[in-house]
This record gives sequence, C-alpha cells and structure tokens, in this order.
Amino acid sequence: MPRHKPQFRAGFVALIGRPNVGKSTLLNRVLGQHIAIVTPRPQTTRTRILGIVNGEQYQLAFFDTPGVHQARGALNRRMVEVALSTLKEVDAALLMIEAGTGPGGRVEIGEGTRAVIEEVARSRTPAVLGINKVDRAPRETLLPVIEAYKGLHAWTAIVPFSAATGENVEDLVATLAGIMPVSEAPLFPADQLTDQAERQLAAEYVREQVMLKTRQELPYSAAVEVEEFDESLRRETGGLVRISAIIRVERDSQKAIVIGKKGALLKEIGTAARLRLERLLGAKVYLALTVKVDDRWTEKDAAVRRLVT
Ligand SMILES: Nc1nc2c(ncn2[C@@H]2O[C@H](COP(=O)(O)OP(=O)(O)OP(=O)(O)O)[C@@H](O)[C@H]2O)c(=O)[nH]1
Ligand SMILES: [Mg+2]
Repeated sequence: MPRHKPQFRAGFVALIGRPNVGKSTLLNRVLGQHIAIVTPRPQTTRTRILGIVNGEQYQLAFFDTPGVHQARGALNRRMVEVALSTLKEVDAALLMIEAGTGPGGRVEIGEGTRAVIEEVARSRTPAVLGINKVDRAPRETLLPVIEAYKGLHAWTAIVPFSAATGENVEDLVATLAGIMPVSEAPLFPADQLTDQAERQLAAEYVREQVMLKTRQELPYSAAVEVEEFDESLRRETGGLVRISAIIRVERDSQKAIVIGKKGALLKEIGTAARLRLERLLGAKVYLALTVKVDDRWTEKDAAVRRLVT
C-alpha cells in the first residue's frame, strides 16, 4: 500500500528575544542571504523583517523582530511594540536565548528574559525555545540550561543550535515546520525571499556599517534614508545602480565623527556598504553618502515614524 503523502504545512514564525541573542543571524542563515543586518551590538534590528524559507513539504515565513528591552524614548518604544505585536500574528514563536552558564555553572535567567517569556505566554502562541550560540558554550552546560527553562513555560520543543555555524539549524527548521498549520498551498510565491525592497536593504547596509565603525551612543543615533535608487542603467552591459543616501544623526559632534578626518570614515562606511550591495544586486553600485543632523530624532514619535520604516 502506498503511504499517504505527508501534508504540506505553511505558516508564520516570530523570532523573538532579548537584543543580541542572534535572531537576525538565524534569519540570514535560514535564508542563505544577508537580508537582516547583524552587529555585535544590542538593538541592531529596528523593524520587522520577513524572510521566507521553502522546503518540499513546508513554507516558513519568519519575522525577525527588534530585541525586547526596557524601552526609553520614542525609537525604543516603537521597536519593542513591533516585536511584541508580531507575537499575535504568527502561528508559532521561536523564543531565542543564548547558551552558556554563569560562574560556578549557575543558570541565570535575567528579568528581561523572564519578561519576554511572560509576553509569549500571554500571547498564547505556541512557542519553541531556541538555545542559540551553542558553538561557544561547553556541551555540559546545555543540560542545566534546558532544565532551568523547562519549568518556565509549556514549550512545544526546546532546540539548541548555532546560527553562526549552522549546527542543528536544519533540525530547528524541521521542528518549526512540523507545528505549522496544514495548508493547501504556499503563502508566498516560491521565488519571494523577503518583503524588504532593495532600497530598504541599501539603507540598512549603510546603517550596519555606521554601527560597526562607530562607538558609544552614535550607532543608536543614526538613521539612514535612501534618496535616490536609480537602476535605469542596471541592465546595460556593465550596468550600474546609482544610490544616494543620507545618514541622519542627532548632533553636530556625531556628524563630525561619522565623516571622520578628511572624510575618511564616511568613505570606509561607503565602501563596505557598497561591496555588500554589489553582491546583493549583482551589479556595480555607485553609492553617494551625506550626513545630516536631525536634532534628537530618536525621541520624537513623528521623526521615528518617518525614519524607521
Ligand atoms: N558565537 C556565536 N555568535 C553568534 C551566533 N549567532 C549570532 N551571533 C553573534 O551575536 C551578535 C548579535 O547577533 P544578531 O543576529 O545581530 O542578534 P539579534 O538578536 O538580531 O540582535 P538585535 O537585532 O539587536 O535584537 C553578532 O555579533 C553575531 O555574530 C552564534 O550562533 N554563535
Ligand atoms: Mg537583529
């Protein structure tokens, strides 16, 4: 007797957790493309980013979200709102934490992490606990972490993995696919990877370099707007995409830092972002950057709505 074909499953998964646990790294890993920007700093992701992964028997639509933190100021409030509201719109949440134990092998579960777990519980969305960064934690520390988290929520599953090396990510994807609703058809066309337009990706790649190449409060004060994205020459031989973008910072002193001595830092930022863009677009890119001051924009609701889309 032929066995029944397994049913096709499709649905939405929210990547949720404290800042810096590796949500965006995981999104990029499952997509096989650098769609969400990643830096060693917390609060890198500011908006919700959709990434679609197709398997023979499933389609998973992941929402990468900003890290949940104690929000102060308009920008931070908005970031946390985006993350938490996503919980209500998905079929499952992947609540991500980092592997590793504290001194003496103690498992410390911070208040912030407990608050995220509470939000997940309140949303009543089925949740998988993802323990990321197992590549940098000794094996024997894993079991106590799993034990400590087991009692905190009725997890659908607990999956350790490494978004950086890819270890166990296939299992994680299979676990998530298995809890998606049965679906007649995929939710998105097979060739759709993300909801991010190329000009949004261009702005984000520039912001990523600003975050990587500056210090202290500056990374959190910068927003990037693409003013021009001209691909009229793209399809010609040796085609070129012309992009001009504005880096907005909050103070004159920050503007001077981003520009650097004789424009050196701005040039570095531009070159690194351009190389990423050329890889993404498969075309030569001409990238022009200017820096402007927009006084305390991160504290103003209207400015945040305009600059963080
Ligand atoms: N060793 C190790 N580092 C990782 C892993 N996953 C992510 N990282 C690093 O952790 C840092 C934060 O990664 P992100 O993907 O930006 O984290 P995030 O959760 O999206 O952070 P926010 O957007 O700020 O909420 C980066 O330096 C990553 O390279 C992992 O599996 N192993
Ligand atoms: Mg992120």
